[in-house]
Amino acid sequence: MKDLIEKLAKEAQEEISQAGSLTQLEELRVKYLGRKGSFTTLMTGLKDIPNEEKPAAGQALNHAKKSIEHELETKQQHLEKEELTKQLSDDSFDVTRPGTHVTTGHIHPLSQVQKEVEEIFGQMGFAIMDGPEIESEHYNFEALNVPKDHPARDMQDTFFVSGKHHENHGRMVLRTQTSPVQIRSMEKYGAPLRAIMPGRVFRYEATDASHDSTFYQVEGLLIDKDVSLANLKGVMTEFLTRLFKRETKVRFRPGYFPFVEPGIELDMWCLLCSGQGCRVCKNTGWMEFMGAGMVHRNVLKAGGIDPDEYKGWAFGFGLTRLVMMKYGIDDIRHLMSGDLRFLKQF
Ligand code: FA5
Repeated sequence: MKDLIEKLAKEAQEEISQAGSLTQLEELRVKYLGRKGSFTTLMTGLKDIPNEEKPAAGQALNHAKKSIEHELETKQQHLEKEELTKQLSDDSFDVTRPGTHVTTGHIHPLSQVQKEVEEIFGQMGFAIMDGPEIESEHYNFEALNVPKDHPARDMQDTFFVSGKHHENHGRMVLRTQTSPVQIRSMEKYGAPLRAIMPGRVFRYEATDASHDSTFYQVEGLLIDKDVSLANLKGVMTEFLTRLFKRETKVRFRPGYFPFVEPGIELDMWCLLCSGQGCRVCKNTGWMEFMGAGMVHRNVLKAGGIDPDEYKGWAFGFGLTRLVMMKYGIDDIRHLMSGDLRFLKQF
């Protein structure tokens, strides 16, 4: 038995040392140590030899198995290294070359500020609502108390979607304001209601440093039984103070929008001089911020809310202009240009 073990071990060692590939080596592992391999068969055969020879034979067998396992392991490492070197030289891979820099994107400044606005209003109990960018004339104008052929339609130059008509709601337009979402929210949720509606709007306008044909607005709507413009003043003062992280004041001036009565323009303290007067605010101490007012009775009715039971206020400001103010951007067109040299600064 001992001779047989030694002979087999020698044979295995020779074959292992000559193996030229990992596949060959695996075949040898199976041949000698596999379930039906030579050493396993010898192990099973131990039970048939005389008892006094068993311990010595068993020991020799274990010793031989261990040394073959060791040889296989060493040879495997050697072959793996050889194969890797060959692969590297075949692919002409230069391990000393510097790696390629992987660039990561980041959130667009408009989206960053939109998120901040949503968070602040969210903390004040306002829901966030959304509406379609391609809208019917009904929602964009009629339901907002701007009848067909009314001169107020000229306040917003409109892109019409050619050939598209809503069966009951007139032509389709690229919405010129986020105000149509007021009506959609009233129809869906009724009163009381407290929500903001940020989104993209479009106007057929010649662009300049402060006007684009695609820009973002944020609409706000609060409807309840006992609501006044005093609440709006409080909410907006709090909102702007939190957004700009410094004391801010707001003031109202009369303004005209067909969907509110009375209508106002809200100005905020000039961010640069805090009301003292400077070049940016043309020495007035104030900057125009948004349109607002008490929701017109006809608008509440169009949204399915009884104007004798409920009232409310609404506002709409330009998010794009707000981003410009926040970061001191001097030309609105940078924001939608997709120019990475500009965007990487935020
Ligand atoms: C409106 O769009 C009203 N829907 C706002 C409103 C809502 C009033 C609810 C009352 C109640 P206006 O056309 O003024 O109003 O636009 C609102 C804001 O959008 C402006 O203050 C300005 O910040 C921004 N804006 C208007 N036109 C452009 C433009 N071409 N490019 C960039 N921002 C613009």
